[in-house]
Amino acid sequence: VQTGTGDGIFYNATLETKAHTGGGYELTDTHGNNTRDAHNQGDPNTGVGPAGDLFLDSDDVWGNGAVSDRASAAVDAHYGATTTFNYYKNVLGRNGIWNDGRGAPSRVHFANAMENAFWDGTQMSYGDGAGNAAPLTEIDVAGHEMSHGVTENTAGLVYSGDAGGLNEATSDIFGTAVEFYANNPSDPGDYLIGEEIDINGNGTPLRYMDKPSKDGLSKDCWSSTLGNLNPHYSSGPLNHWFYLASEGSGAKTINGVSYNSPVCGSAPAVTGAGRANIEKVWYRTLSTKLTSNSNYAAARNGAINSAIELYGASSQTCKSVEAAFTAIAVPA
Ligand code: ASN
Ligand code: ZN
Ligand code: CA
Repeated sequence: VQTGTGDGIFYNATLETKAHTGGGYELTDTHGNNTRDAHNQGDPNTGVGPAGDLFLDSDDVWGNGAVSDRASAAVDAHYGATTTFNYYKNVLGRNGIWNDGRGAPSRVHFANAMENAFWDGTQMSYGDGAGNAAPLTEIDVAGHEMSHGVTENTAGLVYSGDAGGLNEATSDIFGTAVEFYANNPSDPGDYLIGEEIDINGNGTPLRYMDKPSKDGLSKDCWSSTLGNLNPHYSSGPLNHWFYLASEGSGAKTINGVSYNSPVCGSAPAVTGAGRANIEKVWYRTLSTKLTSNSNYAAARNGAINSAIELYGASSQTCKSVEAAFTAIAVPA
């Protein structure tokens, strides 16, 4: 494997690269994930734009950490794609988004001042952000977006109703898992989404998994009207479930970040079973229990059955999975 080094906007990282035909190196890893410059072309509403040009470099030392160096965003995106691929393969046993070993292209500098990133079924696109916000190349965003590809190729959850919330939360869950897996000292794992980008301009993250309502719009608890919300807000209860099942209810500090996770109504307190097991339970649920219109009740049943299959009915994992669904008000 050809190994370069990168100084990105968010990360210093070693990069899997490749000798470029004609000289120098390109940002292509061993799985075929490759990173391109969209030259600020493309339509942020339709997602349609140029494939972009491969980043090339003569000495395999990429970026200088500044936004003004176009390769800095590429360093982060490439690191995010390779790390997400490796997370799925090494932790969950899935061989890429399509489970066939293929990587995917990433385009950075997509559109003009686009404050978003998206998966379009084929490739990743990252905007440069607007105002003081940074380019959207944070690793939990990379993991979030590419996990939309995994959802598309497994449960196929639609993007509305309860299923839309489960779809969005799945991306937050695995985006967070990828961030913990990367274990990069400049962005230690947390249960916050987009905390490095400063998308709100006041230092707050985009979403909070311990108590989703802290963003002012997401719900902490399931209800029969949850499915009327935008999927980024109906994701709240499942994000909350993931935190509770992993870490338990109440106050806790992890990697220097303090959390305080409530339970809904009069539900009993939850004991966490550890994130490692809960990630595997949710992946098994997504890939073997859910279908396109699954609701939160199906998620509860599927996750409990997944926990039984993986760890046994009397395991702490199974107890935590069930207690956390009760704690987000999904009835048995
Ligand atoms: N960044 C957004 C997301 O992945 C794009 C979208 O609206 N689907 O949730
Ligand atoms: Zn999403
Ligand atoms: Ca995060």
